[in-house]
Amino acid sequence: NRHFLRPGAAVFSTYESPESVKKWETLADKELSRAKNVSVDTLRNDRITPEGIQIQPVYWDLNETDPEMPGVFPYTRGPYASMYTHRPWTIRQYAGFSSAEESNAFYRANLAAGVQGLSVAFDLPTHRGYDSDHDRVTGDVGMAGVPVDTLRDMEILFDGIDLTDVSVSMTMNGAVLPVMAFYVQAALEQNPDKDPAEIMASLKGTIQNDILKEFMVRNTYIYPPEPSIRRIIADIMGFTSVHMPKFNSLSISGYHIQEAGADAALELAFTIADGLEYIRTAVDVAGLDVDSVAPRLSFFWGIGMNFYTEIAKLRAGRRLWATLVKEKFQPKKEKSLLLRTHCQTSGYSLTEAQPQNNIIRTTIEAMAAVLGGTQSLHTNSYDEALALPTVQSARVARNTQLILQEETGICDVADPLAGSYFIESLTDEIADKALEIIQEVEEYGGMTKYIDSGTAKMRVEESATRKQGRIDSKQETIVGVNKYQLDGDAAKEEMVEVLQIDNAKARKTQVARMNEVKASRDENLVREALDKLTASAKLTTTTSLGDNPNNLMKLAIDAAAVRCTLGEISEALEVAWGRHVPTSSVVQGAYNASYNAKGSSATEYETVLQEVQAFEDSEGRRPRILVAKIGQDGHDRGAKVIASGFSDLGFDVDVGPLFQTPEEVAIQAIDSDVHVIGISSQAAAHKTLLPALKKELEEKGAGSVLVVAGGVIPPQDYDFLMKETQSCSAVFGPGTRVTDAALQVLGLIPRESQD
Ligand code: 3CP
Repeated sequence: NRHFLRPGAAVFSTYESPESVKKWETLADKELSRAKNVSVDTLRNDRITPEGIQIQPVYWDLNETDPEMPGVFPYTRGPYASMYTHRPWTIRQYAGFSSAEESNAFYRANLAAGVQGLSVAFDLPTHRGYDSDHDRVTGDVGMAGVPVDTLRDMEILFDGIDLTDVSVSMTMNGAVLPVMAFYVQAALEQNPDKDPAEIMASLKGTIQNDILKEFMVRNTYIYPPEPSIRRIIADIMGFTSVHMPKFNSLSISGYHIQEAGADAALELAFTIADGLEYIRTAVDVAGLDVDSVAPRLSFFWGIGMNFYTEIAKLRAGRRLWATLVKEKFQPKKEKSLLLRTHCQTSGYSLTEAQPQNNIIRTTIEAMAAVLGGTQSLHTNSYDEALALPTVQSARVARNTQLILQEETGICDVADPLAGSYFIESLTDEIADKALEIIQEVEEYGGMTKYIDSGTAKMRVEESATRKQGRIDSKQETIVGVNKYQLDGDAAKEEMVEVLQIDNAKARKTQVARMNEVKASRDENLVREALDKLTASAKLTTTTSLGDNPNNLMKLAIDAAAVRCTLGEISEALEVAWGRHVPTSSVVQGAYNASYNAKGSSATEYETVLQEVQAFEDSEGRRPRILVAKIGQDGHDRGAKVIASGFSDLGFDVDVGPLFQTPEEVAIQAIDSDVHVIGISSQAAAHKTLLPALKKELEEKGAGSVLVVAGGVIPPQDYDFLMKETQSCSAVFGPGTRVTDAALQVLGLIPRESQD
């Protein structure tokens, strides 16, 4: 007998089960009987392959005295004992279109076609607490998700969808109070004859509500860290723990940390450290019991192309969380130790070149997520490096999961890779590396302080810049981007149709609907509700306990009921707390170091340095670039990598603050006397905001400043930007090498010496 025995083997008849195996069997039987009225034995006997092989729901090493089992501490092998053997992960596609009506139609069609839970994407003005008529959001309404200004939008969003039945995830962090309030109030108004307490108790779903990573990487915060965490998050945890016990009050996200450029160990460490900080907030600040909060904390991982590492990361994450929560907070409920997670395939790994290749990338990433044991999964559409998904690309993405669930047999066995020498080793090593970083953060005083010091952001940005250096110097292969590229006609054949959104129309419709709501409400009730929010925001004592009359979530629901808008509710809190103003900095040296790490392509790097020097010699100063973001798009990885790379290549680099208007960018460019403005656009507002920037520059007599753009811009829009409106001189798609972009920019800058 070899050592990887399993329950079906002959030796099994004389085998005495160790404690962990007995516990697994009891738990699995309980899960199976609850869900489908079957037992472990039914699964053992029923599943025979065409070859006549009996498939077991779980495998382990019979020689081990205490083998790790799924559903048993420390949960490396999964939070549930039976895992997918009778209930696969939830197929949950993140989506939101430019109106509540379109989004609702998409959700209903998806539910009818096999999707099992909803996941709402809101547009950026909603994230940042602005109503659609605010003058800072002209280019952003309806572009990267659904706009929600009032309860009316939320009602339309879920029209015909029973909120007491379908689990709904909402990615919302900044404007989390009004959005949660609209959602709860919409559910109550869907069921006017039922007991409100009962309706709230039946709501199941997840709110992201993870503000720490917003300050670190995603940037859709509104208020400063202190009230965001100690008031908003604490009050939501307090309220949901009493009134909405089935609702996950946080989705602690590593996804955005990975998307911002972190490697797996960094993503794992910062996310777990964020989770520990939230429990500490609940216990120490809000006075809540760990067992009333921890069971409803959930997680969210990004899954990139490092197949084995991603599987190991999910397994290591569960083990680390269970061990650390047990050690630090001594919960009584076992459920407090479970790391349940959603995963999303990596948006960053998708390429603009040969977009169909992205279907393959997404499938591989999805397989890593499910072999790692995720509870819920979003698979990206193949055109997402170009634009928002079309109906067709969204269907392929959804079907990727249906095929994995229903055609492959992947769901038959819990944690099938356990016992692999390599996977087990990698799991241990990733856990060790992450633990080292977690300990560093804990010793520093926890994640809030660590983020505040700027170190967290800097480490992620360094990691991102190093990765870009490895790609540009071809140490990391990306098919179709730095190897096996297509050109000429072949490249054109690979172009795909992309979704175009009429931003002006979306905004007009939104504003009209909001004005209708405003016209029909009682202004006295509105004022009263908003004043109560402001008054509570000014309190210095905790209001978190679920029944506290000043609990912010309770007051936000009261405000939603009398038809206050999202912008008004946000503003009522801003009066007390102000808006958070971020600082930005540029990582130095990381691009240079990883580009030249193996000396490859060194001559190209040298060429750029020489060209920059030649520029300086002829113009009397170095080329100067302002790297800027316009509108409410806070995705700044691309901007930061460009800033760091250009800086290492000899440019003078200014980085503009986030969330600028076109006018503010123009003024900064003129004040700093830059040669070029580089706009990074990831949220589809380029067709409105780039022409607006050009107009501002011209009106201010600075029409000669070169403008270039990069990011998620469909090739179909290049002519509009470069020819029709002449609002920029070059567009760099995802995958452009920083060295190539730098050379091209240098060539485009008008030389004063040649005037
Ligand atoms: C599950 N259940 C089981 C089993 N599996 N019971 C018995 N045996 C099993 N094997 C039960 C669970 O106990 C639970 O019931 C119920 O079935 C649902 O299972 P779940 O694991 O809780 O799954 P789900 O409801 O889908 O929830 C998954 C998590 C949730 C917990 C991860 O938080 C979630 O859905 N998150 C999604 C987050 C999301 O969509 N994020 C989008 C980010 P009980 O509850 O009664 O125990 S998009 C960001 C994109 C980037 C950007 O920012 O732009």
